[in-house]
Amino acid sequence: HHGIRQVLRDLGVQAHNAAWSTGLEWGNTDSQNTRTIHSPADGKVIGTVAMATAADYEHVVTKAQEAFKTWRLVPAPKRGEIVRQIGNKLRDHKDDLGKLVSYEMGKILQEGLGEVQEMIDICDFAVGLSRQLHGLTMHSERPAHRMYEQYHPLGVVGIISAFNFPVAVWSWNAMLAAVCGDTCIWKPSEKTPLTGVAVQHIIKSVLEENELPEGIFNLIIGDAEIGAKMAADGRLPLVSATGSTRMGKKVGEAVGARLGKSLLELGGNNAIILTEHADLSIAMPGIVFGAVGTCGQRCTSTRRLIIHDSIYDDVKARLLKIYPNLPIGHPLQEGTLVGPLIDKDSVVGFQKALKAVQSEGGTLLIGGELLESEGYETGTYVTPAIVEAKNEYATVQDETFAPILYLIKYSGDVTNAIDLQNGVRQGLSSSIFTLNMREAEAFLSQAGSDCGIANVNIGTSGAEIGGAFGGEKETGGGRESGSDAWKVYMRRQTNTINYSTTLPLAQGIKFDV
Ligand code: UN1
Repeated sequence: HHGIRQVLRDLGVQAHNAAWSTGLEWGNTDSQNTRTIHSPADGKVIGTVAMATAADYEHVVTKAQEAFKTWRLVPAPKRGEIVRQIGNKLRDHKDDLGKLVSYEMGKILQEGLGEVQEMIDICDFAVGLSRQLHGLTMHSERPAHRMYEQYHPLGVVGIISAFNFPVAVWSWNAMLAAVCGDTCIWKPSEKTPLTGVAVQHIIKSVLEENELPEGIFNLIIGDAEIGAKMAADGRLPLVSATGSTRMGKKVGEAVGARLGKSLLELGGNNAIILTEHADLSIAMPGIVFGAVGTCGQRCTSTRRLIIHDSIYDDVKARLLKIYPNLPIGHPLQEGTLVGPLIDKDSVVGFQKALKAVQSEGGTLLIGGELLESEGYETGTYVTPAIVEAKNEYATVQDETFAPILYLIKYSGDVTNAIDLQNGVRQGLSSSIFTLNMREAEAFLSQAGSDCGIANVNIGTSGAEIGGAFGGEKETGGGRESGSDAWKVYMRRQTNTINYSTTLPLAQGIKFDV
């Protein structure tokens, strides 16, 4: 079925997979703790993984530290060359890896392939960046002095990634870290470790071909305890974590307690504003992709639709025409647009939220059923829901990682819509559909959207890698991927050089000895 067994063989994923890898070396763990990974698509076993022990973790950290000593001395453009080769290997394996992402995580094949493309894109970006790790130069206030700044490699970077983008978000971090001269330790989600295993095999072949030390790219498969170790570990100057706000607070606190750096990319509660000047012909596909794409399991998924009262009924009617016809099914099946949720717990969360919002006064318009007929035996397939609600409902204020779209009505000026959009604890992605330039600019202004991402006439999800990705408030404040996000993976050093024959002090201080 769908040739998935062949894909697993080609990607080096075995029936039993080791708890760790240091790029070249694969784990020989005495862990008795294993986890069986089932596909949310058909419930079949994909493989098992050993869960790392404390000793496995120590081994990996030691290897990463050793490799850092070598890797930081490799010139940055040469490090970029390695990343270029990784990007090419990902191109070779795009179909297979895309399929595995889809099968293990449940997103449809188009999105699985898109995820691998996102990895390839960040590799290309990082290759160019490897010649552009620029600092500034300054004019010194003292004669015959020169000032400049340099960015140096930081050390071992911890990467904790989430199930919903099991490999792309790792690559945003790992590929930038790599050109910056860092080594990394990756803890993938316990729900989707096998895509991590597959990627690690791809990495291994590149390291081997270039006779590089093991330990530049490390993988550790473990539970929350391993994550907690990483957060508390002073040997990891930076921990980048993607996931829930609850998890991020724990990581942020532990890293903060030792004054390390954390890069947090946490929950979103993303809204699209539809003003009376919206072009609904482009808005509708943007809304539906944002709300039901990845079965509502992107941090950028559209959760709230803030609609001007003059077009509210029209928008509602259009959505109620589209939703009943959404093809829900096996994510590898051609034509499917909505795959399964990641697991049954997630289904429970979905149903709980729908119950709660109705008890708060919300009206369920469509969806919310668990599908149980033929083809849906896993208990992970649901029908995407639309609920009429108020922004202040506790359920609407929370991020439910499932396909629920809340319709919220606003009247009057666009500033009322912006207030609603900003009136949540999270601040990741936002967008407005309008052809009115005043509304669009108000939304983008300093009094507009408070999110890290603010779009006009496109949806909230599906960002390109070239921009910095992340958000404000409970989203955690981190920025990954494009723009100058690389700076967090390096340490900045200011250098002042005196080439005169005297020693003038700054600020004109006289100090004669
Ligand atoms: C995430 O859900 O953690 O913008 C990342 C997007 C994707 C990345 C999402 N490019 O939807």
